[in-house]
Amino acid sequence: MGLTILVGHSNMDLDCLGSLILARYIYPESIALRSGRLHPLAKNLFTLFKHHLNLAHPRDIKGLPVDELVVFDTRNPDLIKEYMPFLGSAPRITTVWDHHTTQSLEIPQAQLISKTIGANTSMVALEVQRLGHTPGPDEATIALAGIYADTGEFSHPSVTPEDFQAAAWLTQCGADIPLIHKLLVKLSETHQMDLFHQVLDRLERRSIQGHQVLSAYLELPGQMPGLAAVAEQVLAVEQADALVLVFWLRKPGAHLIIARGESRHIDLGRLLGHFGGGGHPQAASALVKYSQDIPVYRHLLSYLESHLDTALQAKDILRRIDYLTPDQTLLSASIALEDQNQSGAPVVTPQGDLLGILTLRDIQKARKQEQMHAPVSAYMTRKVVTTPGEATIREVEGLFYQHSIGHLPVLADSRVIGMVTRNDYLAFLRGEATPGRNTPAGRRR
Ligand SMILES: [Mn+2]
Repeated sequence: MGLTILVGHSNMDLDCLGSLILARYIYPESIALRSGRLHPLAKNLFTLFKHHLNLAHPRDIKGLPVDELVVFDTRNPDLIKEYMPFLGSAPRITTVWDHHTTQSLEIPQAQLISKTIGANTSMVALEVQRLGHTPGPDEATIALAGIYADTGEFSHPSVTPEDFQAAAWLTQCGADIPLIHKLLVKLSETHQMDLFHQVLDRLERRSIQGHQVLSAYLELPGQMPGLAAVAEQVLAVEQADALVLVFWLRKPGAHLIIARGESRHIDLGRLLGHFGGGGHPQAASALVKYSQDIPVYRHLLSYLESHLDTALQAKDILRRIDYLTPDQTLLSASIALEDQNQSGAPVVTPQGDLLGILTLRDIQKARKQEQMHAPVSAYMTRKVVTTPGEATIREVEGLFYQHSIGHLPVLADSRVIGMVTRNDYLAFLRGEATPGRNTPAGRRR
């Protein structure tokens, strides 16, 4: 019988370390290896818990027979090839624990253990819990840090209830949450902080096809660790749909593009594929090995101009409803709203000109005053905030927040063509709205 060897992907991150520390409960006689490079965010934790992690250098196992290789947090053979020269002959079994479910398994002859889950560590943790083990507080801290890091502190769309379950269990095991918070300081290096401010200074904001896009171009002496973290922090403070940073790296003589996004309607991985890069819809990068004479930054921006899908507009998420007329009674208006399951509707002339808006609240007022036979015009609100159909969702959102309204009539050539409600906007935030979702007039959902 040979050894059982545990590895994570190259440029080991906190999710790898978290997976490895817990995996020893599943593979008790195993040896975990460290990768040549450590992700910058994992450095502090690694320094603090070196003795616990007890990672062997790949050269320590050179020449020893390996029976089983267990790979964590990747299914891409390129990301584990640094260990291969030390393994000698091919291991009898290769097992892969990986949560990147959209990628294909390319490690030959491997058995895959996979789950759609925010952090790989969560998947390993739930298995350790199922087996009935109880990690110590330090191990729980390391593991929970991995879950925090890979889920963006439970904020990424990939987070599942199981990530919370794993986190709750690790907290019971004694994970130190304030310590994790300290270890997850994003811009821990002075050069990252400097760069963060330089990027902010140079930041350009433009609307591309209705999307808010931030961009900046900087020159650096060479590749630096932690550039992605800088990009993420800039996006966190500046709020936009996407951020693209282009760095000219003097040393290898190449352009590095780092893109981060917050919109479900932009696939940055696909866009940077054009520049020889790739990644996820919300996080991607590319290294463009042209000379500095090629204006990669300008190319990138014009590529976005021509390849970003148009952002959703008010006319894409509006609902078409039956409008009210100024001279109908409040009683009939209230029945009309109830029939359509609406909490308000625009009041329009037969020609479609907007006169006001009537909501259930106006009707309640009339009911209290026993005025249900009064005309709509007596109780409607005449000062109405409206939007043109071409307004982007961002502009619509601004109107909702700024005026604290629930109903927003949409106009085309000063005629009402529909209404966007708070619920329509919420549906968009949840990622439900797609163009053409509009319900026809009078039909209830
Ligand atoms: Mn991961």
